[in-house]
Amino acid sequence: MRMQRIPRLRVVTLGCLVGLSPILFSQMAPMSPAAPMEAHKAAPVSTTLIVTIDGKAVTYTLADLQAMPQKTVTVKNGHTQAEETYTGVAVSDVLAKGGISMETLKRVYHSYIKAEGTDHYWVLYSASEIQSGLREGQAIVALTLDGKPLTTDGQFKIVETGEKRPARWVRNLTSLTVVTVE
Ligand SMILES: Nc1nc2c(c(=O)[nH]1)N[C@H]1C(S)=C(S)[C@@H](COP(=O)(O)O)O[C@H]1N2
Ligand SMILES: [Mo]
Repeated sequence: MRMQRIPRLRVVTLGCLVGLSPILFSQMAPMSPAAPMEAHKAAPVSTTLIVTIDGKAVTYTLADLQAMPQKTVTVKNGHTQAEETYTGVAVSDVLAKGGISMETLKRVYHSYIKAEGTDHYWVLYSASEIQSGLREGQAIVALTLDGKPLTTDGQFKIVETGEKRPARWVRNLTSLTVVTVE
């Protein structure tokens, strides 16, 4: 039997279009404002913040943090491109209560902080980068967003103003654990 000859170029072109169609269609699909790019799973709302330094854990409540000096930062959320205004306590002020400050600079340079949420999502910050006496970027334990409590993002959320995307902004922040590398 004689096969009908289909020009090779056309087969290749058709194959490419079929292969690319999911990509082409996804590019064409309009972005719905109700469906964020990465909708996040709900996590238990954080109601306490446990700060551990030198193995000593201190538990802060919302009232404890509200009683400390408040800082306000306005940042662009790299995902939503929205300007967001957070108010809360400088992480450096929280650490200073446990003896890590500009007065113990060597300790600052040799330490890191594990910041964890109620869903066990965690990230690291270096103790130097959250030190307002050393860097432009500001890290705060945010208590409010645009003047309102964070609600589903917990009572606490760590926000750092130098981030190009909000991956280290741990929502429902529940612990800050400082580790000094020997
Ligand atoms: N507790 C907690 N915080 C988190 C995450 C998470 O999974 N759990 N994801 C991070 C990542 S990867 C991103 S991009 C942002 C997204 O935050 P949004 O969904 O509020 O925009 O939250 C960050 N903070
Ligand atoms: Mo992310």
